[in-house]
Amino acid sequence: NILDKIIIDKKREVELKKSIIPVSQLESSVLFNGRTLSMSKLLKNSLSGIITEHKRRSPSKPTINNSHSVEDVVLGYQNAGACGISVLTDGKYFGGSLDDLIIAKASVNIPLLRKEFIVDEYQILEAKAHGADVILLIAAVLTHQEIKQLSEFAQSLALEVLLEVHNLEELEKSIMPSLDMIGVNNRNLKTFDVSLDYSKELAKQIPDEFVKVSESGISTVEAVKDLQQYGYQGFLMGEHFMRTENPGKFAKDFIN
Ligand code: IGP
Repeated sequence: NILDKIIIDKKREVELKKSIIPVSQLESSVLFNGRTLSMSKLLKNSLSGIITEHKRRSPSKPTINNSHSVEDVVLGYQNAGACGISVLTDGKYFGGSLDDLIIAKASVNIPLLRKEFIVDEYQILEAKAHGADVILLIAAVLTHQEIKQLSEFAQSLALEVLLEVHNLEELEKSIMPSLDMIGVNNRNLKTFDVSLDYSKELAKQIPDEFVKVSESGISTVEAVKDLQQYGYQGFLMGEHFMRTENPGKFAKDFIN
């Protein structure tokens, strides 16, 4: 399946990067980049809870939109009242980059999530050095011990952690104090099948101390209202906005 392929490529990519930019060099960039914004706090205090996403393409949708400028998109999202922006940084499968994250950081002052397949602390240092406030950890590709090590490392850099699950087994192995938000991905990353029922079924198993986020496949205000009844406070939306000619404007109409 595609997820296994992505992870194999990602591990190779990280080893290559380590040989070009050593950890020590990344660590010194991190020293100059202390301040982080809390996405979980914003979500708790927001009525809409919309987290928007910058995404050009994905393995399930090869052409979402390749023509927007990152700056226009993120400024539009901020103006729309988004609680944060997820920025895809994977190049091979999603057409993103760390440059996209830097541009986003330079353009807006709402929390930024580095949307990446994180398998190594190196990528968390990179996230911090390129202006991220939050990292994503995907339970489907990490062991309990890896989630613990990576989330505690993120916390030590003052980054928040969004842990993504897709079923009860992934949720149960992942619950630990070093997480801030737990996201249920409505898209099965192995089959691309999408259903909001995944969020609804897992909602009551997520302990109250974590902000609940519903991810993927959301395209209507009714869906958001429905998921709010299940305790969700965050809603991660990418394609519905990115595929339009003006993602910020569409997000604004959606949120308000
Ligand atoms: C956004 P959508 O269906 O609104 O474009 O989904 C986001 O949830 C999705 O891009 C995503 C994702 C991921 C991408 C969720 N988890 C993990 C890559 C890796």
